[in-house]
Amino acid sequence: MQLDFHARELTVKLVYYGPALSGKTTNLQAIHRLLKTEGRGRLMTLETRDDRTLFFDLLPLTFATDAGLTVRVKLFTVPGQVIHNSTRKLVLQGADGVAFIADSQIQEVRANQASFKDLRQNLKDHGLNPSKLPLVIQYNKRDLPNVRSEEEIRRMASRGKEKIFLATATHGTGVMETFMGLTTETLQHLESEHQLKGRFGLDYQDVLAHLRQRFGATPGAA
Ligand SMILES: Nc1nc2c(ncn2[C@@H]2O[C@H](COP(=O)(O)OP(=O)(O)OP(=O)(O)O)[C@@H](O)[C@H]2O)c(=O)[nH]1
Ligand SMILES: [Mg+2]
Repeated sequence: MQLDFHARELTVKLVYYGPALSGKTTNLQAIHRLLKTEGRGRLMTLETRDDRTLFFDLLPLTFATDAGLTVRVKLFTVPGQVIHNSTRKLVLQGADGVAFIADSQIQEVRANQASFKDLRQNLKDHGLNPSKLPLVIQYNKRDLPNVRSEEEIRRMASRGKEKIFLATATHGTGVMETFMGLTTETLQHLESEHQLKGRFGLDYQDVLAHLRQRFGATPGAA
């Protein structure tokens, strides 16, 4: 989180993390598509020919709150390919919250696990406590045939404390719910760590309401 007192600006950084081709870029593309055009930032993507992020994607969202503060939410994706670890680590720096985008396909179980492990290590390397950082998990590609069952996912979810979302990012399903879930967790955490309301008059519920309005619809799970 960055707070610029002079400009009365709060910047929140959210990172979409996960193995290669799990659908991180697709999530940002869907969010971009679902947002009303007014005040919508430009989606910056840098991809190779075969859908692979080389560096990162960035979608900035900016709006004024009732407290007279400008809030900027910066959404980043990391490149999932194993070889890009140093870039992932760089993008993760200063993250306020992470959405882990897992691939639901059974053959991707190991890739998900390896990526989750590397997320925890990279957070630790940045001096961030993985168990304290706001984190939500999305199981994407629910439309494909050979995926882990919903029951199995729910069972795993009941063992962890993270919220789980099911999605088909290419159809835009579950994308907003994941994003609003992540934003809610992150703002609640920032409020408890920094007392945004008491110190700056910033009510995080107000920020969430502004975000919901940006989509022009009421997101389900948020
Ligand atoms: N069937 C299906 N395909 C999907 C879904 N989400 C993404 N894809 C496809 O999976 C491929 C990879 O998606 P990306 O969003 O580029 O994946 P990424 O996680 O950004 O990949 P890296 O940048 O390499 O880390 C693309 O061809 C997408 O169209 C989904 O929900 N269902
Ligand atoms: Mg990508």
